[in-house]
Amino acid sequence: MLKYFRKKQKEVQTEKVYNTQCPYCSMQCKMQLIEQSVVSRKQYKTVGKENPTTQGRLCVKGMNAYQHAFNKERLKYPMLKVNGEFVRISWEQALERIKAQFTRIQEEDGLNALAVYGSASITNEEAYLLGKFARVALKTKYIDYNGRLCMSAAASAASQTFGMDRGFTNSLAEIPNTRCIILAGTNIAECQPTIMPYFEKAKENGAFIIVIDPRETATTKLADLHLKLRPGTDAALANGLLKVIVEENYSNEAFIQERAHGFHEVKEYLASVELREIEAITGVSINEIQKAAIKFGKEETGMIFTARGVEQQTDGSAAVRNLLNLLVATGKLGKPNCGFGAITGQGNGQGAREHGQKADQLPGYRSIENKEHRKFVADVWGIDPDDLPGKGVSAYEIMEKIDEGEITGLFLMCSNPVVSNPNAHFVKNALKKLKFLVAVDLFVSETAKLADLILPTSSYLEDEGTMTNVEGRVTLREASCPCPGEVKHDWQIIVEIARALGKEKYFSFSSAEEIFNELRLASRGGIADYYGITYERLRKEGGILWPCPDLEHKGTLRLFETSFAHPDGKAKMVVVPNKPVVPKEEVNSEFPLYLTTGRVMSHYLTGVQTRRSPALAARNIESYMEIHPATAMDYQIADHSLVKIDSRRGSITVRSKYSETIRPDTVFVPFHWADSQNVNVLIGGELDPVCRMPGFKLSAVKVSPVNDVFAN
Ligand SMILES: Nc1nc2c(c(=O)[nH]1)N[C@H]1C(S)=C(S)[C@@H](COP(=O)(O)OP(=O)(O)OC[C@H]3O[C@@H](n4cnc5c(=O)[nH]c(N)nc54)[C@H](O)[C@@H]3O)O[C@H]1N2
Ligand SMILES: Nc1nc2c(c(=O)[nH]1)N[C@H]1C(S)=C(S)[C@@H](COP(=O)(O)OP(=O)(O)OC[C@H]3O[C@@H](n4cnc5c(=O)[nH]c(N)nc54)[C@H](O)[C@@H]3O)O[C@H]1N2
Ligand code: SF4
Ligand SMILES: [Mo]
Repeated sequence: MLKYFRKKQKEVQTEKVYNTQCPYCSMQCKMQLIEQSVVSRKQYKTVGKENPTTQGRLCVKGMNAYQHAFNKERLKYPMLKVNGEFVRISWEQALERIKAQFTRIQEEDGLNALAVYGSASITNEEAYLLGKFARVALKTKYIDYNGRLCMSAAASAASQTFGMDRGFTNSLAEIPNTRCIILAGTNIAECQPTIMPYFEKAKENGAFIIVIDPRETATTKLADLHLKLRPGTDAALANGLLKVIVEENYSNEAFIQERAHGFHEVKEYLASVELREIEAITGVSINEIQKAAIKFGKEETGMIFTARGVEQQTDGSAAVRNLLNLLVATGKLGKPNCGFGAITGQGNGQGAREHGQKADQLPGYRSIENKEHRKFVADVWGIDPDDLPGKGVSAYEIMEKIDEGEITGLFLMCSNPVVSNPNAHFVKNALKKLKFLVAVDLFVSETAKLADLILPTSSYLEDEGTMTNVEGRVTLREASCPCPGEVKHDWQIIVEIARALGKEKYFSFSSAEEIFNELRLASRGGIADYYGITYERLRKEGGILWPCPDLEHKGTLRLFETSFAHPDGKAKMVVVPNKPVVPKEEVNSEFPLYLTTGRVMSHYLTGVQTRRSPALAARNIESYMEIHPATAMDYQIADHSLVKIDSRRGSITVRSKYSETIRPDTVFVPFHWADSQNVNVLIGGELDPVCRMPGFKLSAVKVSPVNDVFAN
């Protein structure tokens, strides 16, 4: 036996430790990947690393993230499509091809015929550079990113109510001491697992937790009260809560008087609505509405958290604004243990929405339509403000413009829209019409398959840069591993294309840190001010919450202590009607069930990475439809059987999964799978009129056993 162990020990020849951050969600857990070289092969282990946000915790995705990074299918060379097949080419050939095609397209179809589609999974440096690339190198107004499908409703609601949008108004450390928490449409237990101890601690300390979700989830298990509403009715539910709070005198008159506008109009509207009407719309009983409202109103401190359940609706921005009304009305803002959190999604969901990837935005959360903002950024970039293009359109509208032939070339970085956009058949067909599609990815994703050219990029283990986490804390992810094959970093790819297009003067960067230092200048004085943050400070201090306007500034833990960010310092309440301005899809006799969509713990977004991670894929090897057994009986669907789901847009086939706890009028399907299991085939392309968010969380569908298909 001893001999055996000695032999084993000898076999471990070297051990390397890579300091990194998880590539997946907004928690950005710090971790170490330990690589042991054993005689014949390498083996890996991941351990969490102490940090202020996640304190060394990791979830199953972080632990196994190395599996996709080291997957054999990783792209290692530029690949050009020739006669329908991808063939390896050199970087020189790839850059020449891009130059020729981009130039041809802009000559034939105009400057705005080229569009850029970015991502919130890239670093701040890359998000910043991509915005600059679109406006300065390509001179196109069409740039947007996948965060539009993710954070846009919460971001626009916070900007309108508070005058600025940072995901969390406070730091996570305050959660354990709050007395009442509303979790609306957020499944933190599966989607940000390492945040859970903050809420568990709050519960231990006696906090009352209200969860709003049409399903029972790992998160609703935390709840003292679960409001199992009908999908898409959060705005009306918030009116119910507000009505009780106002009428039972739990509103904070002094706070409202001093720090808010619009309360009078809201109060007037609430007087005109009946709780009975709200009960009918939401499916939540008057009794439960009263209980939740009184609890939230009564407690001295309280916090509201929203995520995509509330936000990914065609009235998502209004629904969030109504929940913010609740915070303003009760004065639970700008003081300890009170506040709002839009639980950010992607690893850099926060930072990537601040530095100019959005259609209407310039770095530092500046507006592309504001003359002074344009001048400020143009000066940093060394260009004439008049040369800056104007505002473009949102992510899904880019797809519509491609379909209409107005956009004929697309540069896609770090997204898989064929699976993640609504109306997936339409999107796929539109992308096929492009004259030239370049995809920058780790793998041949479902969208990359349609590309003319795929450029291989580096993973989280290889690429250095800053990521801003769920708290608004800027963190530095160090580069650890060398790039495989001829892989380049996203920022290098942008720089090299800009240079090939003759714009080297504006893209002279040779490291991520150099880009960050320009970002600091471009964000200076803006809402999202990163000027005081440096790589050196991040290494020393382990993360800084923006705004951080100068090098001595410690970062901002809590926002709005003395004033909101609107010019007059006041928050803006607004009337949100029970019935949305844009009507939502209704169920009827042909499509009698609500479909809502979301996530499972072990997979990430469109699954391109997690489906290639054996340990994660094994946990959920296929998609499924959660359905109440009583509803399943009505449609003769057995448990674990194949079921066809149809909407007005198309159909998919997945396996059924009985759930006693989902609303009987609702089915749920996760969106991590492609092709015949791509749930976005079913979702419509209608958008929120304010923030242009699609309604991922609500469609009308019918379900039938697959056997029926054969019987017919
Ligand atoms: N495991 C895992 N974690 C992730 C991700 C992932 O793909 N997998 N993605 C990351 C990203 S980018 C994001 S954006 C976040 C998303 O995080 P979440 O928004 O928490 O995740 P979802 O599952 O999309 O939706 C949350 C909940 O909304 C509920 N819901 C559905 N319809 C409604 C409704 O009308 N009203 C209300 N109140 N609730 C509703 C769903 O039942 C679901 O439980 O997660 C991040 N973390
Ligand atoms: N039905 C439904 N649809 C949804 C949602 C929903 O809840 N329901 N949620 C929406 C939300 S919140 C989001 S955030 C979107 C996200 O959807 P997508 O934007 O499609 O995101 P991913 O699936 O992460 O795609 C990222 C792609 O980039 C690649 N990649 C990974 N890391 C890097 C990198 O560092 N650089 C580059 N260049 N490539 C990289 C991956 O391999 C993958 O192909 O989906 C949205 N779609
Ligand atoms: S997926 Fe999120 S919670 Fe899990 S390890 Fe990664 S960053 Fe942390
Ligand atoms: Mo997201």
